Amino acid sequence: MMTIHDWATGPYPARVRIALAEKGLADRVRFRSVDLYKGDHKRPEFLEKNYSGTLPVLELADGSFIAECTAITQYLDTLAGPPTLTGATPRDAGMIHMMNKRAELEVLDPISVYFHHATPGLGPDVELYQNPEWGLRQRDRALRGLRYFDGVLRRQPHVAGDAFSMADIALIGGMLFAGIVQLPIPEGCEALLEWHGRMRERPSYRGRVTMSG
Ligand code: GTS
Repeated sequence: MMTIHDWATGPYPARVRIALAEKGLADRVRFRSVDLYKGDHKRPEFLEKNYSGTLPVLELADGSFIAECTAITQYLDTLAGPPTLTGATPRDAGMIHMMNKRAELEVLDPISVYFHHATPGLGPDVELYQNPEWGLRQRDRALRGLRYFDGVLRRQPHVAGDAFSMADIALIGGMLFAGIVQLPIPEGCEALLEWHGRMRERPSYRGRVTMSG
């Protein structure tokens, strides 16, 4: 049995929960909740599991810990058979990793910075340093990123090409975080919204929130 340390409604944890559902691995994990609003992810006990102090973290049966959504997804992808989330050919793997990173760099991570720096974030006890100007710049970066992905999705049905992949999951994380911080999706992003509608139809999208224990 593996353990996922996460926060059930968080957008980054959602990425791993969706990957678990896509791979049919949900019954091989149990979840331990780490309370972000109490700052439990910044305490020494947790930092021993993940130096970066972020969720989610996958704990393996042998006691080792894998942090970072991309690394966890890669691990889960190789643990079980199809569908592949990280690419079956070298070309697909390269494309998926690039677009996954781009979804993080241009959408998900900037929205996270906006949340932590330009909104109350996790509250004054946890947000010990805030730089609102930096947060607002990152919000604008995310808005540009959303427009970029709209352009990508006008040309192809999924973020990294024809097939659903880890890169779609990363952008779903961005859309979830945009919803949490009430960031309006820029006007004219029809392809992005159409794609998001299709993603919401996937059982893994809805299934992610029902996983527990
Ligand atoms: N690069 C990390 C990853 O990909 O796993 C980022 C993870 C991350 O930022 N997780 C959020 C977190 O721990 C969880 S959530 O906001 O999506 O619920 N945030 C707390 C913090 O203090 O940064």
